[in-house]
Amino acid sequence: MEQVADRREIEQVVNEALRELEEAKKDLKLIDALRVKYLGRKGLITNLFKQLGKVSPEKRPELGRLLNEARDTVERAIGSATERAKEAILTSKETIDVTTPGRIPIIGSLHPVTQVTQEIVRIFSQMGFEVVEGPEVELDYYNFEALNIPKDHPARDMQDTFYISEDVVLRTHTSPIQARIMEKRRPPIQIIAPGKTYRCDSDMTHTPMFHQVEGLMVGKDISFSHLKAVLTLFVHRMFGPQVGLRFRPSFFPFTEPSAEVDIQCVMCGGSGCKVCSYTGWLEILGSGMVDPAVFEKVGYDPEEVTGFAFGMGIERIAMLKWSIDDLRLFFENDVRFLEQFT
Ligand code: 2NM
Repeated sequence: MEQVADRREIEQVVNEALRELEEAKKDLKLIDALRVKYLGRKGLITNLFKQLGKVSPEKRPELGRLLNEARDTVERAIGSATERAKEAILTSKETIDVTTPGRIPIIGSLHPVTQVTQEIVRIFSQMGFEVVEGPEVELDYYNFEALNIPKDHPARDMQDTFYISEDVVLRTHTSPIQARIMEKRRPPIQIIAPGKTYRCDSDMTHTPMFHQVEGLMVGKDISFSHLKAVLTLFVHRMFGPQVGLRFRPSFFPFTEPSAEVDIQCVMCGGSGCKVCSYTGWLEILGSGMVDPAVFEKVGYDPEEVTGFAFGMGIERIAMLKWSIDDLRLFFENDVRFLEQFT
């Protein structure tokens, strides 16, 4: 009778397998090679099973039991070694799981105030207006004096103006840009001045900084008809050719006569609603013929030249264009608000 495996030999093979698995640590390839070495078709434990046919029928059940036990032990050890190795790969910083979905980048967009400014600039550029800029920290002279706003005028009140010093302010409108341009150049002049403006005011409908665009057209025989034509075209390009508008008499220190422009309510179309306070109309800009006193300040002869000017708040135009009901949304920079204007 041939020499066959006994309990001691089986134990040796199992112990050797466990030791090798221990040494393989977290090497998946090596663990798999050990599975082949012990449990594969020609594996060491598999080979021991082949001896079952050679032992006497009395010894066969006992050897079978030992071999099954040995195979189960090695199988379990391989199983847990494999788990350990996979776990280590998942938690390791050095490995990249190429199946992980990518991060979705947040796509930026222009602020709604910038978009409306660009739209206004585009419309007036098409009509031949040139874009000009000026300082936000401005001399009292250009912000008020040159615009026929005398020292005792309520618009100069400490409550409305941020004073840097006695004769330097944060500009309260963009008109001082136009006063500077007029002083520097001779007519004809056809400009728009967009930019930031500042007033000491903060509540539901006012922010300390807001944006304005002002326009100016000066030349020989520029009349109120030109003002009406330019602003009517602007309203129709900005809000659509179907929108009605009206010129309502008003007052500004730097224009005479002056008119405010109303458009039909963008919410109700003119029938009356909460947005337009049941009037059917929304005020969108101020305008007028440049006051002769302003021309004299900048060295023009009011007998020689005439002109019109206008000004509008950009946030207000943006609110009407997109039906935004709270001014403060423009300044919070909440991405959930901003991403709606892509
Ligand atoms: C407005 C309304 C009416 C205006 C006047 C001037 C200047 F410099 F020519 F005198 N610039 N902008 C003007 C006129 C501004 O804003 C509501």
